[in-house]
Amino acid sequence: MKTLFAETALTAAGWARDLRIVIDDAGDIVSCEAGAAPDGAESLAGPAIPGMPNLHSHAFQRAMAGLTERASDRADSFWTWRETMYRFVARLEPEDVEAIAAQLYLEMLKAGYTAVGEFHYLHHGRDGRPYADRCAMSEAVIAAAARAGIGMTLLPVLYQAGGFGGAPAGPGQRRFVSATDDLLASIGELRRRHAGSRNLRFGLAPHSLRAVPPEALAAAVAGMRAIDAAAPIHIHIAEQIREVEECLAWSGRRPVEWLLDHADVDASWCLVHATHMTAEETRRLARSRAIAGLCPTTEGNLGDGFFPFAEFAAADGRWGIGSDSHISVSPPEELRWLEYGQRLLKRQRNLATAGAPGSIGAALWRGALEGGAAALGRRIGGLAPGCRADLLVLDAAAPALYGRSGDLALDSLVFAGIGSAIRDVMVGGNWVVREGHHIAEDRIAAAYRRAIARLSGGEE
Ligand code: NGQ
Ligand code: ZN
Repeated sequence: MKTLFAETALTAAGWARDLRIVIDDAGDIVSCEAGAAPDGAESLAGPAIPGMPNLHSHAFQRAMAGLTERASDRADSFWTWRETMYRFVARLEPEDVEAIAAQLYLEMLKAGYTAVGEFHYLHHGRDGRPYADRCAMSEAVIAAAARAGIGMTLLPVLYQAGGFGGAPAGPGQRRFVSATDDLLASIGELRRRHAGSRNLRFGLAPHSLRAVPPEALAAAVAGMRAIDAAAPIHIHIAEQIREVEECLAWSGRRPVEWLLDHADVDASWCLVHATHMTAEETRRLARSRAIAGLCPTTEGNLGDGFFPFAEFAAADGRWGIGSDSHISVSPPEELRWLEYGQRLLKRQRNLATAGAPGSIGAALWRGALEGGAAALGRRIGGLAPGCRADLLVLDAAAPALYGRSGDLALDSLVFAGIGSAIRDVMVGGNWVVREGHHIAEDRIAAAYRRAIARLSGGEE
């Protein structure tokens, strides 16, 4: 048992004063009492807010961030970026992936993400053949999450084709490809090996309608439901105009439309990007209760387009954020760019509340907590009994937060923070960041430096 005392804390009902939070030995919150006395509880140094779920990550891409910002002599695009990514991924072995992912997850924790949805598609050896342990790459990211101390929903990716209509996967994609039954068997095996892990859950990610033919999509979802009826299902969808055009040519339907027509999309699904939707698709997606997985900094970096956020929010759609390619690892920056995209498009201000008066920072933070928690399929995202004790303590000494409390602190955190305003971070009842420092920072950073040296041809 551990008891915390926060002078102010963000709960589902709004900001509470003098909150006593009792956490059991398994790391779950057992009670939250407002208006309480500190009594022997550990006093928090600033306002407490729930940690942010990061619903979309490709961990290995952290080591590629910054290497794709040079113009070539062709018209650079998402598709040329993807070729660079395929060349990069070709060199990685499990030990590299573990070192990169551990560094990434520690950066996530310092930035305020306390759980991650790892959309994991790098499965096989460099020649495309499975490792002796078929789950070796999954084990690498699981081990990295444990070393950094972040919560994880591992989403092993089904990948079979190089494009719509079952075009064969190309040489750059062969490390991703699995038969449906083999992938489901790996998920079953991983669930058995990690049955006792409270900070780990499993779901399934059909990569995209480009990479997964309809029969495989149906079989994989049914197979996953047989393993775990409530498992989260994530899919990339409608990120690029070319993808929409190819889907129309293949099926006569747009990607989001096709998926809503052919799969039982419900609250356990997460549609990642869903950038290009008609007004009708936007309303239908909102009605389905599926989560829209939004990654504004990566979507900007890759030149995707704008997700119709104002319209989706007005239709009461559910959404969360992800750092995806990790050119930025910062909840405030994702949320800020989500709102700024709409301001730039519409030449208006304060759009995330969909017309209701109130704090934009609070609407963004709370919306992403709720949708992110649902997308990761874990009891996270709230300071409430039954939730994991995943929380952030804001740094009351950060200039951006001077004199700001309640929702104004969230507005300042999202829109006015320079440097991190997060002081302490707890995951599942354990402190993993204290006064801005991660508990295993030096060791994890040293291993990451060695991995980068190895990958760039030298040994350190
Ligand atoms: C990915 N990333 O799987 O890493 C993708 C690119 C693809 C984003 N979509 C590859 N942002 O979609 O084919
Ligand atoms: Zn992605």
